[in-house]
Amino acid sequence: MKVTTAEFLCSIDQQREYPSIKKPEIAFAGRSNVGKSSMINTLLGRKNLVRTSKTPGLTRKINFFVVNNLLVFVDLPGYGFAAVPLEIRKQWGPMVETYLKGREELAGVVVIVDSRREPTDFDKTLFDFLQSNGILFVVALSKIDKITNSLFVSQIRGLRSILSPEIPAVGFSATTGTGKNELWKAIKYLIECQKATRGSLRQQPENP
Ligand SMILES: Nc1nc2c(ncn2[C@@H]2O[C@H](COP(=O)(O)OP(=O)(O)O)[C@@H](O)[C@H]2O)c(=O)[nH]1
Ligand SMILES: [Mg+2]
Repeated sequence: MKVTTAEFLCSIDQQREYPSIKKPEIAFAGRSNVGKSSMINTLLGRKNLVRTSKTPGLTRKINFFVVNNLLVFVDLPGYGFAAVPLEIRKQWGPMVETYLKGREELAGVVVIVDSRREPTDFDKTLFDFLQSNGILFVVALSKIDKITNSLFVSQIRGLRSILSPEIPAVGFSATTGTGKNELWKAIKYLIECQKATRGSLRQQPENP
């Protein structure tokens, strides 16, 4: 994907309404420090687009970025380090749950997991939450420049054993750019799936 324009659109919290732009949205989720901001900047070929919008106090907000006037990247708040598995609402906030369940433009979610670690219980809770709400997602293993190829292979194998076959799992490094094309491909797949679903919904009779 050749990114020609990438702009910060807005930040929302509980009070504010979602932006009125109607483009497919790709949300990015992962625990704090997993490499989410770096990943978005690398995908967009920008050094500091995400950080510049992230002034202190914005971390609990949802940030929207318009890409090529064609799609929207949504930076969700990072989730915490607590190991106890809790439902999405309690641990991560009703705002995120409401967004994920209710936002019509949401095409899918990139869930970021640190490649050096096993997915946490909360990562798995998020996989289940997305799956049971019919939200398509991709798992991106971050910081793969820090691990050996054999560990990478075994981490992907571990993910494959817990994910449904239609969920892509890719490796990514913001430092080297490895996996950038593959992740873009997975993002396009999420958008294509959303279009296909919309198409079939539209064909249904309005008043059966
Ligand atoms: N080696 C390496 N470090 C990374 C990579 N991505 C992020 N980091 C580092 O990890 C830390 C957290 O990154 P950041 O993007 O701010 O994570 P966020 O909190 O999830 O948004 C920073 O010190 C980054 O420089 C990567 O692909 N490779
Ligand atoms: Mg960040």
